[in-house]
Amino acid sequence: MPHLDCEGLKQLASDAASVLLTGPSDPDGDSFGACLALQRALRAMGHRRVDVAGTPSFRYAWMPGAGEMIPDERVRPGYDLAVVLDGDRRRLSPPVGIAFRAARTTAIIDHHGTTSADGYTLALIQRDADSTCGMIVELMDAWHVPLDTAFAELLYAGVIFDTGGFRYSNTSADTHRLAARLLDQGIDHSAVATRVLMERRRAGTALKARVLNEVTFHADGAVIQGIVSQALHAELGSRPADVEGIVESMTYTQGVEVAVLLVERGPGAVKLSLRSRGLVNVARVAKALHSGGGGHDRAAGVLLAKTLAEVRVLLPKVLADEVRRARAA
Ligand SMILES: [Mn+2]
Repeated sequence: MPHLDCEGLKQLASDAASVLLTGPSDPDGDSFGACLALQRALRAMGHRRVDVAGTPSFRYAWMPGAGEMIPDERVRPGYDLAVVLDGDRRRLSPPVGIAFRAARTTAIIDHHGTTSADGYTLALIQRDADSTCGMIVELMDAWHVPLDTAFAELLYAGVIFDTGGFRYSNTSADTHRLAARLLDQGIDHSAVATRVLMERRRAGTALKARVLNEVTFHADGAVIQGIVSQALHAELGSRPADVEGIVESMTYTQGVEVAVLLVERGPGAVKLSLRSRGLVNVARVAKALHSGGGGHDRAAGVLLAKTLAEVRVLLPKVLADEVRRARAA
């Protein structure tokens, strides 16, 4: 793996009286774990003002430090250093984006294939890292910040989220070696996995059942599409956080190469969650649909300024073409 500029980030942080840490606008277990672990590490090194932006859903509210997070809409400009983790500056929510651009210095710590190093004071990008949390451990080791139970819980959450509980292709022997170090801290790993990967709210279980029951197949079953409309959320009492995990269940239907979940965010705003079994690079597909899209080869996302009615017709065609092209290549 390319060596991270751990000293560079340490220097940038020590030159800053105030630090803002943030994930992308749709943070996941890796984003929350990485932000809260880096906050804890910087505090362990004596930094007094380190804020983390975001609102943890029921899935992440248990995390050490989650209760202190600042909701995006309450984040104000004026930081000396702003760091985006597990995403990039184009994927920030509007108020956090304003504070980020206003910061005296900026940095990125990320492992997404579509992330660019341009536009930051310092870029720590490791495209072959299994998780951003794994990169935080590398920083902590370089900074001589020792692990403890709270660190281990945060970092384990990120590792299992991004590897699907050690099942995805990004899982390596190093992933398991890191997991062993974290378990050596005495964490209740089963409780972390239950909260982060398995447990749903009752409305979330109902939502998953409804979406899976109404999926459509395209391209002879190679493409599967599911839809979460705002009307469905209203009917079931479900929320955006209840959507997590549904697209993964769709992906592992026999014959499926690509899965897409359409999530209506408002009139004329649809978020796509794309998953691939390996044939199609969905990060490239997401980026081609809109410059703000991207992610990993097998897991990507993009927000489209289109109606649900438009997207539900468009996407099966786009993905069927991608499958055909990939099979012909
Ligand atoms: Mn990640």
